[in-house]
Amino acid sequence: MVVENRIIMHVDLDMFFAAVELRKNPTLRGEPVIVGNPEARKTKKGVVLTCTYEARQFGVKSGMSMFEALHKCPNAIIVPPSRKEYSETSWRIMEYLKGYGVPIKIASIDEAYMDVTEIAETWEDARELAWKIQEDIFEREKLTCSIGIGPTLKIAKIASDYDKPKGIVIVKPEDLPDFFRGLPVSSIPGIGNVTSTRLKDMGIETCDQLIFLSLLELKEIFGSMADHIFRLFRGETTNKIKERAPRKSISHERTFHGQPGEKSRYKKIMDSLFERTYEVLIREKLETRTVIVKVRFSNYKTITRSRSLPFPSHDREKLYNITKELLETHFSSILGIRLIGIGFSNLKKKEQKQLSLVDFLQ
Ligand code: TTP
Ligand code: MG
Repeated sequence: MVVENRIIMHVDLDMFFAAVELRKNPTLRGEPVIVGNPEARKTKKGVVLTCTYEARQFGVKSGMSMFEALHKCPNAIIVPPSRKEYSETSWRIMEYLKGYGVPIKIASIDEAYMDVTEIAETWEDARELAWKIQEDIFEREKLTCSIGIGPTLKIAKIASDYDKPKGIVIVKPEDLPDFFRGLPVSSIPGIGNVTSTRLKDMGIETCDQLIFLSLLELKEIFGSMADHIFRLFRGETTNKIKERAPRKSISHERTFHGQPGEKSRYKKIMDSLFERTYEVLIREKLETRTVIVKVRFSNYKTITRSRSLPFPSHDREKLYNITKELLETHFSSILGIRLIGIGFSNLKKKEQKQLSLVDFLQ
């Protein structure tokens, strides 16, 4: 049940196993690549684990038998899976996502749901966060992902799949009927091949005819699944994510177009980013040991600098001065600045001060 309005994000890596293979061997880029058993040409056995979008154009899909896949795309290049690399890469990406400290549900090797309500006040904030996540994952892993943002987990998931690869799709509660209009029924998680074929026989291929049906009418078509579908269209399926990982870092950044010499403007942006980052530190009763700054120049060269303290601190002046020292040297660059970022990492919960007897007696 939906208790209150939440902003849920679903991050899903694009053609994950295949993307890792392309990263390893860039000559495969642009080719129809299937990750699966390379012996399949001879043995005709095995299934497609995943494939590149070029192979998908021939109708090849995850889970399809290799026999059928090679029939559809005889020139496909078959690459054996590198399981260890997939799980290590996935682990690093999930650790990065957990670093936001928001409720997170890792749903499979390449997808996670996050409840970003407390770090994104508006849907536009969520969009900026999605940009940052895409950029960070690409910077760290050279992999792309698609992100769906919506009021429930299911809608976020459908949205992340809507504009692959590299998509960011936001579906606000008020966009719901429009979003479902024209959407193939097969995009609904849980509607598999059998149901879609049955629906097709009834002349239903998109959600259009289903959105405004009553629960009773849906029951005639879907039986026990009707209630779920009725609530899905209205944004009323679950929006709850229970797990929460401890926050590993806090950061805020801003992209803008700065010209050489605009030092006072840069300082203003630095101050406001510092405020936002420091505010989270205090609100969440944390202390930091490491201040990190990031600067992107107009030529897109990006640098990060950090400084660590001997002990965790929440001393505003100390943290501000370090931030300022790390950043200000770059304000005189003859290149303009495109982005400034400020972060705190190596976070620790602030020690609760023990009440002394004197405190008690006062
Ligand atoms: P998906 O996210 O379903 O697929 P994908 O990442 O390859 O492609 P997309 O861009 O559409 O998200 O699955 C993630 C990985 O899980 C996928 O790369 C391979 C693996 N997988 C299997 O091993 N068997 C399967 O049947 C499916 C669906 C996926
Ligand atoms: Mg994926």
